[in-house]
Amino acid sequence: MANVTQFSREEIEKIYNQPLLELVFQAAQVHREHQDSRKIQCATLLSVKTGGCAEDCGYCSQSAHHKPGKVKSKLIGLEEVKIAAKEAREAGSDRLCIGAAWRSFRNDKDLQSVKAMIRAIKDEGLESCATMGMLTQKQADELKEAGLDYYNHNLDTSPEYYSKVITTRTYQDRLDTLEAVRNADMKICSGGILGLGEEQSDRIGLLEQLANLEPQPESVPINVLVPIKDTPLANVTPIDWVELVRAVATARILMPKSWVRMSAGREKLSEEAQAMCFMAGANSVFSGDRLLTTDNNKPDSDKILFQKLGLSKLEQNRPRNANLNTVESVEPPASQTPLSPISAPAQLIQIGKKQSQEISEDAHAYLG
Ligand code: SAM
Ligand code: DTB
Ligand code: SF4
Repeated sequence: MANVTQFSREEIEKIYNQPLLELVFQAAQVHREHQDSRKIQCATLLSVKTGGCAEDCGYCSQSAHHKPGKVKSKLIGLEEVKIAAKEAREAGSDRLCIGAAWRSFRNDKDLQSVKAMIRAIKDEGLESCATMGMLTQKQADELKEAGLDYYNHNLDTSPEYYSKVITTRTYQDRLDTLEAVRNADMKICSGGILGLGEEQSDRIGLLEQLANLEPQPESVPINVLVPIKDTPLANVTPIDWVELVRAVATARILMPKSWVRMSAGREKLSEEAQAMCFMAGANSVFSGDRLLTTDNNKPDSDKILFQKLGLSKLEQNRPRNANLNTVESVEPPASQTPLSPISAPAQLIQIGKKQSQEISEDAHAYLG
C-alpha cells in the first residue's frame, strides 16, 4: 500500500529539535511500542571487491578519484564468502552484507558471481544484503531471484547537499536504484552519513527523504564519517554525538518499524554515547572488527557493552543450509507485545494528521 503521508521538513524539525531528553524519551516509547527494545540485530560486512571505484564520493577510501582508492582488488572467490558467512553466523550475526566498490555492475560475469555469493549466504541460513552501486531493473530482478533479501543504497545526505559530496551521480540516480530494488520486491537498506560538513537542516532533509519513501526502508544505517586521510573530507570538523542521538531518535520516531543501525563511526563513540543511541531506538549494529576498509568495534567490547546494558543479540536461529524457497526473511518484531509498556502521553508532538500506510499511521496515531 502506498504511503500517502508526507512528513514535512517543518514537522521533522520540530521533532528533531525538542529538548534532547524529551526527544529520547519519545523515541524510546515509540521503540517499545513497535520493537523488542532488549534485542540488537547484528549484521556483518564483507568487502568482496575493494577500491578503484569510478564514483567520486568525498568521504570514501575506495574512490579511484582519491589517493587511497587508486589500488583495487579483484572480486574475491566464492570460498571466501562461504567462510565469512560461516564465521558471521557463528559470531551471532544474522545478516551478511557484501559490498563492492562499483559504480554499477561491469558485466554479466560479475553479476553471476555475486548471485552465487548470495546463494552461499542463504545456504548458511543468514539474511543476505548487497551494496554494489546502481542497479538496472533487470539486475535487481536477478539478485532477487538469487535470494537477495536487502539491497543497501544510501541517500547519504539531503538533496541540497548531495552535490557538495558526490558529483559523478545524482540524487535521482540513487532514488531510481531504490525504486528498482522495490520493484524487484527486495527490502531496502538506505540511510546516510553524518559529519560530512553538512548543516543540521541537511540531516533533517535526509530523514525527510527516507521517511517519505513508499514504503519506508526496512533498514536505516546511520553512519558517522570515518575520516580517511587524503580524501576531500579528511579534515572536516567531527560531528557532536548529540547530533547523532538526535538523528537516531528522529529516525526511530518517523520509521518505527525499521531497523535503525548504528553503522560506521561507532568505534569512536564512548560507551555512554552508544547507550544513548540504543535508548533513542537504535536496534542494530555492524558486528565484527572490520567494516569494509576501516575498523569496527571489537567483538569483546560489544559483548561487555551489551552485558552492561542488558541487551542481547537477536540471533534469529534459522537452520543452516535452509532451502531458499522456504526461508522467510524475518521482519522486525513489529507486533510483539511491549516488554515494559509505557503509556503514551496524551499529546506529544503533532507531526501531521494525513492518511498513511500502516507504518506511518502508527507513528501518527502515537504522536498526534
Ligand atoms: N559502492 C556502494 C555505494 O556507494 O552504494 C556501496 C559501498 S559504500 C562504502 C556504502 C556506504 O558506506 C556509503 O553510502 C556511505 O554511506 C558509507 N561510507 C563509505 N565510506 C564511509 C566513511 N568513510 N565514513 C562513514 N561512512 C562511509
Ligand atoms: C552502510 O551504510 N555502512 C556500511 C554498509 N552500509 C555497507 C559501510 C560503512 C563503510 C565505512 C567505511 C569503510 O570501512 O570503508
Ligand atoms: Fe565508495 Fe560506494 Fe562511492 Fe564507490 S560508490 S566511491 S564504493 S561510497
